[in-house]
Formats: sequence, C-alpha cells, structure tokens
Amino acid sequence: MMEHQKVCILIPTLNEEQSIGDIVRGFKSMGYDNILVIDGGSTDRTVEIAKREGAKVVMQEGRGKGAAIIQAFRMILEETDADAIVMIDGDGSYLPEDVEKLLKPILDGNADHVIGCRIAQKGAFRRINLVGNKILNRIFGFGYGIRLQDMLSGYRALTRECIEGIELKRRGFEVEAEMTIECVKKGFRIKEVPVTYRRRKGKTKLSPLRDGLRIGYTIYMLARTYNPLFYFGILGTVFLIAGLATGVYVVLEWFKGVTHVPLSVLTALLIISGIQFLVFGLLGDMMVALQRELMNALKRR
Ligand SMILES: Nc1nc2c(ncn2[C@@H]2O[C@H](COP(=O)(O)OP(=O)(O)OP(=O)(O)O)[C@@H](O)[C@H]2O)c(=O)[nH]1
Ligand SMILES: [Mg+2]
Repeated sequence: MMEHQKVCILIPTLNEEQSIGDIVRGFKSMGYDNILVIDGGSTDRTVEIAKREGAKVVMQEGRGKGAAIIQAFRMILEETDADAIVMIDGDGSYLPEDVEKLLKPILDGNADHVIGCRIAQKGAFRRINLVGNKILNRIFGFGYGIRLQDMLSGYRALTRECIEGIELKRRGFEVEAEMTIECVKKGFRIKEVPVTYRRRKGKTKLSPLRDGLRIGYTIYMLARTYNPLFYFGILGTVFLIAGLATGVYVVLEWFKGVTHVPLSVLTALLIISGIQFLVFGLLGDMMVALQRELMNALKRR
C-alpha cells in the first residue's frame, strides 16, 4: 500500500474561501499531510484559511488554472518524492473521501492516470456545462478513438512517471483536456472511476462559452499529429461545403443567364483546396501509421 506521505494533494484555488478549509481538513483527517494549494491571487481569505488548516500555500506566477498546475507539477517533482499526485478543485464540488477510489487503480498497478468521472447530484451541473461537456467528450472520442465519460473532470490522480512524461503548455481551463490527450499520445493508461459531484460553493471562474470553445479548439489542434485524418478531414470538409455552396449558387445564376466570374474562381479554389486538405489527411494518416509501426518494432527489440 502506498503510504499517505507518498501522495501529494494539489489544489488550485482562486477566491474559494467558502470551501478550501473543509477540503484541506478533510484530507488531513484521512492522514494526507502533503497538501499543496496553488493560489492564483485570491483577494479573499483563501490563502489565510488554507495555511491555518495546515496546507502549504504557493502563489502562482502568471494567470490561469493551467499555468498554476504546470508550475505546481514542476515544484512537486523537484521538491518532493511523491509517487502520486491527486488534483482536486478547491470549490467544494468534489469530496476528499473519494480519494481512495482514485488511488486504487494506481496502487493496483492498473492505471497511470485516473479520472474521477462525475456522478452529479441534482443541480450540480449548470445545463450549459452539462451539454458542453457531452459535446467535448464526443469530439475527443471521435478525434482520439477513445470513449471517456468525463475527460474534463477536476478530480484526478496521476503517477509520478505520468507527470514526468507528459508536456503541458495550455495555461487556462484547457489543462484537463491537454493532460488527457498527452496521456493518450504517450501511451499512459487512463481509467475512470465514479466520484460524487456537488454544486460548487462560491463563484465560478469558468466562462462556459469562451472556455468551452478554447477547450474544443485545443482538442482539435492537438489531434494534428495524432489523427491527421480527423484534423485535415474537418478542414477539408469545411472548404468543400463552402465550395459547394458557392458552386450551386453560380450554376443556378448561370441558368438564369447571369455569369459570376470571380465567384466561379473562388468556387474552384475552395473545392481544390478542400480536396487538397483531404489528401493531406490521408497522407498524414499513413505517416502516423508507419511511425507507430516503427515505434512498436523498436520497442519489441
Ligand atoms: N491557481 C489558480 N486556480 C484557479 C484559477 N482559475 C480557477 N482556479 C481554480 O480552479 C478550480 C476550478 O475552477 P472552477 O471555477 O470551479 O471551474 P469549473 O469547475 O470548471 O466550473 P464550475 O462548474 O462552474 O465550478 C477552482 O478551485 C478554482 O478556484 C487560476 O487562474 N489560478
Ligand atoms: Mg468547479
């Protein structure tokens, strides 16, 4: 059994004075003493309360949850010998008691990255977040070929090797998506376990539309080297649809005796570019497949 001292609890906070105390106390009472709160510049009593309850508090550099997580991971790897890190939001929506469920697959050696899949109590999710989550999980499944229930959960456990192996760059709420994708790309084993999800205390820091779009964009952009057919396929399809739309219009007008020369040129360009992108996708797909075969052959030697 992994000792509690070998697990580091990481809590990103930004103005969470209503919930941070209970969370730190919850982990302490279960014997987890290595608790790091990385604070994004709270202007309320978050820092004071976290310190009082016995957490180590570090003020983050820069802004954003992602930036905070990146900094905290680096610190933990450099300054502690933790074998596993548990990340939990500081807003009171997850229960410290669920931590053993997250750690079990890691202790059993069945996973490198465990995601706490949210089983929401009534009213815990705002409707827009629920719909957004579903869409983003679908896009992810389509792009990466793996079905996950809840890739964006803020409650997760990772092994030290996993954190050493993944590279994170996004500084905002895209951090969970990037962590999940990096693990898929680097071949770390992901497992989901159900955890309770309650309505958050305090005010949300997430803007559903802006952050949702950013997360979607991240999932799409990071697929370029993993699934080029998905990446270029979408690009190509957009161009082809645009080309077909202008094309239909040009032809209909032409039947009426009106000729649109510039629009016809545009139509041709759109369709040619669209096909080009699809061909890029196919070529890219072949390159990735070959590269994977090569890597597998190298690993077997
Ligand atoms: N250090 C740090 N923490 C942040 C920052 N932004 C948000 N957080 C924390 O990250 C956690 C998740 O943020 P939330 O606002 O709960 O976002 P969410 O859980 O996706 O959205 P809700 O469902 O509305 O709660 C919370 O504990 C925040 O306090 C930041 O810029 N820096
Ligand atoms: Mg939250």
